[in-house]
Formats: sequence, structure tokens, C-alpha cells
Amino acid sequence: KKPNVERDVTINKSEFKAAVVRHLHCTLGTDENKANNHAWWKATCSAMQEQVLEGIRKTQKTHYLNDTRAVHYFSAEFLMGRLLSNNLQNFGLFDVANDALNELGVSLSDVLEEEPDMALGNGGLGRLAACFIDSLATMELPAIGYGIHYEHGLFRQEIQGGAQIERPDSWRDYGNPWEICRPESIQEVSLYGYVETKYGENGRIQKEWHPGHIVKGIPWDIPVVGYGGKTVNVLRLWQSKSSGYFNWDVFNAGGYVDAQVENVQAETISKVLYPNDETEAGKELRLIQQYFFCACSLKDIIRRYKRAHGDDWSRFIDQVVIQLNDTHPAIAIPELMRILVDRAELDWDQAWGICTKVFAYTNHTLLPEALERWPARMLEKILPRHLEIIYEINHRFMKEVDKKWPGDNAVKARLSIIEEGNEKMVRMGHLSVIGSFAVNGVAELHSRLVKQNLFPEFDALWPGKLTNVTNGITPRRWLKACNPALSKLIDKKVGADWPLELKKLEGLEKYAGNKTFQKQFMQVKQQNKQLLAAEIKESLGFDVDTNAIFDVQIKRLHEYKRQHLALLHIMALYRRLLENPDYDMHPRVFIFGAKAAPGYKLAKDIIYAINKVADKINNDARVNQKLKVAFLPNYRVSLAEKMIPAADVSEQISTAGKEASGTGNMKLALNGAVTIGTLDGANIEIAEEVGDDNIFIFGLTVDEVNELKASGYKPYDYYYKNPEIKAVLDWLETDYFTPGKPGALASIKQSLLDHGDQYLVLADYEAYSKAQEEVDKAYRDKERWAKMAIINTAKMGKFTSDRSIRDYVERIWKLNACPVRKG
Ligand code: 26R
Repeated sequence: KKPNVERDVTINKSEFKAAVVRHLHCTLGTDENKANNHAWWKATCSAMQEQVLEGIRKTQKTHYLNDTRAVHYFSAEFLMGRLLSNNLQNFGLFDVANDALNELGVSLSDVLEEEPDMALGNGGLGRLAACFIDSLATMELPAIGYGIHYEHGLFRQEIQGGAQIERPDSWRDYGNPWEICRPESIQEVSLYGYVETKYGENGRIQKEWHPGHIVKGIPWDIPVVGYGGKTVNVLRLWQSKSSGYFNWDVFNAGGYVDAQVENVQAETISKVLYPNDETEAGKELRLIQQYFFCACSLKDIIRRYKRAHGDDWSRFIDQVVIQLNDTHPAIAIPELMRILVDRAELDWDQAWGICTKVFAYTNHTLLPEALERWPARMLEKILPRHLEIIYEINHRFMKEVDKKWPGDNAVKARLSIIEEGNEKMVRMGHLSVIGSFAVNGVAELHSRLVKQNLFPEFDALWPGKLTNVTNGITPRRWLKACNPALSKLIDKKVGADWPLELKKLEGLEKYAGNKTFQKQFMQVKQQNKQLLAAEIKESLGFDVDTNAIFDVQIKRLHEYKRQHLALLHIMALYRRLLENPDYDMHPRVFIFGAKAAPGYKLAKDIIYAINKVADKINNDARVNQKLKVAFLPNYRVSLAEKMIPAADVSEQISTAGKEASGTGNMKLALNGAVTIGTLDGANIEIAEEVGDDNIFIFGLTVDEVNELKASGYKPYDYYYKNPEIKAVLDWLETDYFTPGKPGALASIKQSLLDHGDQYLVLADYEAYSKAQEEVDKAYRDKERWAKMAIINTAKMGKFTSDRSIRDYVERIWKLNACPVRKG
């Protein structure tokens, strides 16, 4: 059965073939005999792009004619991955392309592998943005993503001698067939300089910002094809360029070289994505990046609005809603105030009334070190007018606080945008809450903690403003495209429209106990494991047994995510096997993928330790029939698409209260992996959906974590109490895993004992180890496991990003779908 979606695009195999060959000839200047896979990839993209461009044109025309309200998703990161397979899939042309290329003697799957990932993001937040714009287009909602056209995305990870090495990512080096440059929409952005205060005729104080620099923003549009191929929205990414402005002064002063230096500085803005995840570096260039893309995007929005409504601002709030993806674009709030007050000459209250009906803010983390704070001095230098505006916002806000809590200076200090201290800091989270009409966390537990701990008085001040929207993932990429075998099996059981209505997967539940279906389901898993085993062999050079449990932990490396908890357990299993060769366990392969921020020492040490322990275990004939460890280098979207369908077990073992939501947890469960996890983030909601029998929950709850910390957590107690913990920690200090280099892994032990084990690894160790024994037992019961796996897939309906977007649309954005049809 074909998906029950009517499509505008109708192109058959021979037409597709002709288009590919035409592009091979006319776009690439090569031919069928000379073309390598890269050329075939480009030609196939170009053939697709014909359909895509038609879709963009129709969509934009329809939105314009209907004068639609639209959401503008502001995000410093969009982790798109590869686009060809997704676009083919969403246009319903995957099989057409496959057959067409086949007849040309070319393998589509090889061609797809030619595409570099578009890795303009770090992790969860960036990938969420990508899933959201997929859902927005699929649901035919008027939407545009705004971000930065980084020349270099997240670094490529190499592993040398077990250690992470960062290499530049160059996703556009050989051209990007998808992006469309729009020189007609270039914008200019001001930086530095000073503010002049003038007095107008009516006594009105006028502020004029005399910038020191002006840079140009060049927009590149990336198509976002909705499933069904009807709506094609765009992701608009800004590239910085020198404007030439101000350089003339320098030039006239004889500074030709200095002028070139300024050019280089302007072009530096969009050069590289900061690879820090959850650690604020406070770098000037990062603030400039944020302001650069926000200012370009706001100008773009206002230009489009004025084309339809002229200088009448009264309908702005009906047409425009801007979602801030974390505080990275929070500077857009004072920027819109500046435009309205200084440029459009609205009075403050009117301007603020508009602002606070336009912005909504999503918080993605509670970790204190990830909350953005900018030194007031830095803001003053780069954006002098914005700092003034922030002070004015804060001044008026403090008056409001005083009305609610008269004379309470402590509450004022807590709520103020400005953090007083040695160095005055601007808290971007506070600014975002104050300047937005809605604030949301990304899972039930997280949103509760945002309300209770992060912004407590704000909830009392504005009841209802702080809410929850649980994250989701697009089932098009994360099941239909990445797991074709399972998708076909599901089609047969519940029909083919589950990618649009994921709750339909519940139809699988009634087959969960069915022997035949269990066999089919686990056969698909087995095939996927074979594919991943081949990948492991190719990348790491060793074999893994596909009858073993594939136990997968894939996410950025961070202490709170506790990859080292998994590592301690692996070492313990190794030790048990050495002490007792008959130690009873089902063979297991632990598979990791993780990048560490380049400046995060302990995270890099953990990667090194995983690789060193892996080397030893994999080459130890005494144990390697039962135990293997594979750390796959350069974890990224396209690698996730290969790992997730092959996973039996999904590791979601963060310290309770620290992982805002997680989204890998959803992807793995959707593909039939069973979770071992803590009661954290969306794990809690996953457990609610699948039921306690179909998930392995262990460890301290948020309340228990708080109690333990309040009572004075002493990691040494666990070290002395539990001989296995002591043994593996001591083992880390020897040179067993790093021959000739004793102590090379000692920093991990130190962090857990001498540095206080902030993330309670040792406190949760025993519970984790016991839960892993339960996993082992469950897996050995083939029927029980198959049933669990099926139920996990069946119960993931809630976690489609279509549901998340529906929540945003109904509760926050108030948008209407706008069907795009022929013509
Ligand atoms: C300030 C800067 C250095 C920075 C801080 C934090 C840069 C990037 C981040 C990453 C954060 C915001 C992030 O990705 N959070 C993740 O968001 C996901 C999507 O909501 C969640 O699923 C995940 O739990 C959370 O860690």
C-alpha cells in the first residue's frame, strides 16, 4: 500500500532518469561513462531540486496570497544531516529514483553516501530544530527557520591512539546542491560604535546609534520539504560578508591593508560553529554571531511585513511569532525594541506591547554553566544601544516586581536581568522570560524544574506563562527513511500512513505476543545489526557477533550523561569474566558514539578511557566472545541513522534532573530498542507510554538526588562499601589499559572520588549494575524481549514532532495550516 497522501509531484522513472542524465551533462559537464558517485549524487540532487524549487515557488506564492501568519524559528543551530534521501522520501520519489539510477547502472544507496552531513549544530537542540521544521512543512504550516550559514559545522572527530582529534568540517567544499543564494534579500547589520542622545521637536529624546562597523548578511535558503511534497518551506541561513562601509575612512588614511583585515573580521562571523555544548564560553565572537543572525532575520521579517502592510505596525503581532530556541537568539528582543523605538519612533509602551506578543522562548537546559550571561562591558562595546535598552527594560520590570513584592530587595536581585557582582552580567534567560509571552521547557519534569527552580518567582508573577511542550522527533527520518525494513513490516500491519499519524503504531500492540510477528520483527533487527556490524568492521576493523546484545549509547559526551557510569560497568563485567570464565552472561557489544567539546578535558579523558578499555577487551581472547566495546568515531546524524535501527538496548542514564528531555531516547525506542534509564527528562514519559514492564528504570529520582546532596554526599563511602567499585576505580590507576603509561586514566577516578562526583555516578552504580543484570535476563528470553521491543515501537506515537508542533501551534503560536495546491 502506498501512503494515503495525494501528491502534486508526478514524475516517473524515465523522466527522472532523463533529468539526472541532463544534469550530468548540462550542470556538471560530464557524462554517464566518466561520472563517479559524487557526480551522480549531484546530478540526482539537481534532478530533485527541480521539483523542490517548484514546491518553494508555489508555497511562497500561496502564503503571500493568503497573507498568512507565520512562525519564525530562530536558532543558532540546525542539525539537518543529509537531505537527498529525506527529500526523495518526502516527495514519495525514493523508489522512482532507486529504479531510475538502477537502470543507469548506479546504486542509489552508494550515491546517498556521497552527501556530506549538514552538521550546523552540536546535538539535541540543533537536531530538534531540524525535526521541527520537518514537521512544520509536513503539517503545511507557514514557517521559516532562521540561523547561521556556518562555513564549518561541528568538527569532524578522528580517534588517534584512543584520543579525540578535531578536524575542520567542510560541508560545502565541493558545492552544496540544495542551497539557493538570495542576493536580492541581503541585509546590513551594525556593530560597535557609540550612541548619541538628541532632543526632538516635541521634547522627545531620540537615540541614534553611530555604528563602528557594518557587515552584510547574505541569505542562503535551504529547502524544507514536507512529507507528501506539498508544502516546501525554507531554512534561511545568513552568511557574513564585509560591507565595505567604514573601510573608506581607513582606506583614505592609507590603511588599505587594515581595510582588508576588517573584511576578514566581517567574514569571520559566520566561519565556524562553536562546539561547546552546555558550557558557556562567553566569547565576543559568539555574541556577534547571535546578534548578526537575529538582526538580519528581523530585518527580513519586517521587510516582508511592510511589503504587505506598509508602515502600519498594528497588524505585526497578528502576522509574526518568533520562537527563540534557547537564549542564543535572545538579543533579538532588544533589537526589535530598538527598531520600534529608535527607527519606527513608536513610544516605549507601544513597542514593548508588540515585543511581548511576538516572542516565545524555549529553555533547553538547567545546567548553571550552560545559562548564558554576557558581561555588560562586552555588550556595551559591541551593542551600546542594546545595553541601554536592556537597562530600560530591567528598570521598568523592577518597578513591576516592587509592586508585587514591595521593598523586597532579595527578590529583586534574583529576578533582575542584571547580575551585580565583581563584573556586571546580563542574564539572557531572565531577559527571555521577561520579553516573551510564553516560556516552555521540553519535557514534563524539566518544565516543572524550570518553574520551581530556575525561574520560581516568574511563575508567581505571570501565572500560566511558563509551560511544557514535550519534545518529539520526525518519524519520517527516524523510522521510515533510516529503517526501511521495519517500515515495510509496519506498513503491512497498520497501513502506510503512520508517518503522518504515529499513534497508528499502536496497532502493532496486538501482535506483540504473536510468534510470527515477533520473528519477523526480530529478523529485521538482526538484518540491521548485520549492517551495523559491517560498518563497525569497516571503521574499526574487528568483528562483532550479531547474536550479542547491541547496547547503544549515543549522545554528546558530558559528565551528566554519565558515559563513565557505563564504562565502570563494562570494566566490572570484564573483571567478572576474568575472575570466573563461566560467568553467566549473554554476549554483549557496547557501542558508543560521542563527541567531546574540544576544551572539555574530562570528557576527552572519558573518550580516551572508553577506547583504551575497548582495545584491551576486544583483544583479550579470554573474554571477547562475550564482551566487546566499539567506539564509532565521528558520531553525526548520518551515523545515528545506521546505529539506531540496530540497537537492542538504549542507554539513557543521566543524573536525574539534568537531562532536559533527550531525543535519542525517543529515536531508539521507536526503532524497537529497550531503554535502560533513569527517571529523567522524557524517559519518564517514555516509561509512562510503554509501561514499567517494557523499560529498565533504575537509580535515584530528582528528590533523592537532592536529599543525598543536602545530607552531604560522600563518594568514598561507596568506594569502600562496594568492592567492585573499588576494584574498577583502582584499575583505572594502573597501566593495565595503557601499558607503560600508568595513571593515564586516573582523572576519571579522581573526578569521582576527590572532586566529589557531582553527578552521583557512584551512588547510582549498584542500581545500574542490577538493572543491567535484568536486561541480560530479559534478553535471554527471546519471546519476552521481542514483545518488549515491539511494544516500544508501538507506544512511541506521542513522541512524533508533529505532536510537539501541534502543541506549539495550539497553545503558543496560534497558527493555521495553509494548504498548498497545484498552480
Ligand atoms: C551557551 C552555549 C555554550 C550552549 C549551551 C547549551 C550551547 C548549546 C547548549 C546545548 C543545549 C541547549 C542543548 O542542546 N540542550 C538539549 O536540548 C535538547 C532538545 O530540547 C534536549 O533533548 C536535551 O536534553 C538538552 O540537553
